[in-house]
Amino acid sequence: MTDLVILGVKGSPFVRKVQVLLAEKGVEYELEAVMPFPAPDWFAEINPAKRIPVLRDRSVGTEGAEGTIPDSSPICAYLERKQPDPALYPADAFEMGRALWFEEYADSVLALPVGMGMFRPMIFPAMAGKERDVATARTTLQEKLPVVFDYLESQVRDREFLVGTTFGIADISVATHFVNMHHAGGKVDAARWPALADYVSRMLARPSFAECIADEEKLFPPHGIEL
Ligand SMILES: N[C@@H](CCC(=O)N[C@@H](CS)C(=O)NCC(=O)O)C(=O)O
Repeated sequence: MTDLVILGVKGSPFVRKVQVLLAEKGVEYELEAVMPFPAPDWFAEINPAKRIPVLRDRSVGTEGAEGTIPDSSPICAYLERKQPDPALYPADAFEMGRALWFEEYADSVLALPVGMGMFRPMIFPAMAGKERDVATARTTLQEKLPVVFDYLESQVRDREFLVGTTFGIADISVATHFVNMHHAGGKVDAARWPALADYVSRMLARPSFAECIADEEKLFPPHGIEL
């Protein structure tokens, strides 16, 4: 039995953040299914925000809120301290600040249009046997995301990774939302954002991401949104 349990579901970009970080560190974990929208009442005791993921470290506590940490950002920071090798946060102070900025930007500014404007309208109805809302996904990709892509393009031009010279939390946090975009059938237009398109395909090809994508594609088969 492993110590670490992620409470949440496959397909959540924030659950995937934790899964990818653990895969990069080579740490085993279990995933215990907790569906949000809405999460069950008992879940409020361990996360009053009733959002996934929550991490349980059984070496700390096994019942109720004991041994649990809600929210992907503190979870990832905790796991970095618990298993420092390989380091996924920069040692340099300024680079650390930049990495946490990209994590925050991804969790808020990138997550919203991809989650609410693409993943939900495309995936949720399909899972309920209803018609996908292709129009909303298309509008999000054409009208809401370009400003985000412009910024990210400027940040990855001539760079292998977002911060410093190694893969880390900034890359995990940003790339996880491009997996949800992929499931929703969206792509970064390589003619308009060449550096970002290249960056995204490199990040998603890493074994840590590729394994999640292959696993999730069984639940969300890929399809286009016919732009
Ligand atoms: N800041 C949180 C965001 C987590 C989040 O929004 N999770 C979504 C699923 S992807 C959720 O549980 N939503 C349920 C709700 O908002 O009621 C994190 O980084 O973990």
